[in-house]
Amino acid sequence: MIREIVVYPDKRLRKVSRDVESFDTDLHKLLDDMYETMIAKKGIGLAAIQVGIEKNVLIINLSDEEGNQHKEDLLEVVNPKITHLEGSEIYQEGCLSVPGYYDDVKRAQNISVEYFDRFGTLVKDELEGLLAIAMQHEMDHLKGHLFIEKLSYLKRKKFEKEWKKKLKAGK
Ligand code: Y12
Ligand code: CO
Repeated sequence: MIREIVVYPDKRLRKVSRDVESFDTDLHKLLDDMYETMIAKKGIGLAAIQVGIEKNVLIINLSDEEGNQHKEDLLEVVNPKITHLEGSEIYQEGCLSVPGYYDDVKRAQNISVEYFDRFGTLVKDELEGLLAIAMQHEMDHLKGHLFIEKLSYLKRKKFEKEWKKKLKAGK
């Protein structure tokens, strides 16, 4: 089932999500719906709060060099924790909750993460490149943060002005 994406400035995007306690069919349905929604909206990452569910759940499915996404590369991430951050890099980010806006964001280059898969099995991984960026972007959603909060004061002001104009125009 394709779920509705919560769009900025909806207050739900500021909620701090809670850990999943049961790795049950409800969780599996949420993950399946999130995947269907992300693919339908042409995204490469999605956090549960972006479909209005306050749970520490996110998915990432990067595209290959030809721009194709393969389900076997899908990461289903439950209750993630970053245990190590290293280096820094700048990447132009976008978000399905801020559709049509992209800007440069500085994040750690390499991260170590621990999380659970849909069955409750602990996964420990070291991520680099776009995967590390996507994980940090999605984990920010779980804490109620958006990438636009990382913009400079002036860029944020410009964004807010443009966004208000866009919402007023009903776009
Ligand atoms: C690097 C940086 C950020 C992420 C987080 C995941 N972000 C997305 O999946 C963004 C998707 C997105 C898709 C859009 O739609 C199309 O391109 C057709 C879009 O544009 C509009 O909605 C108009 C904006 C964002 C991962 C890795
Ligand atoms: Co996002």
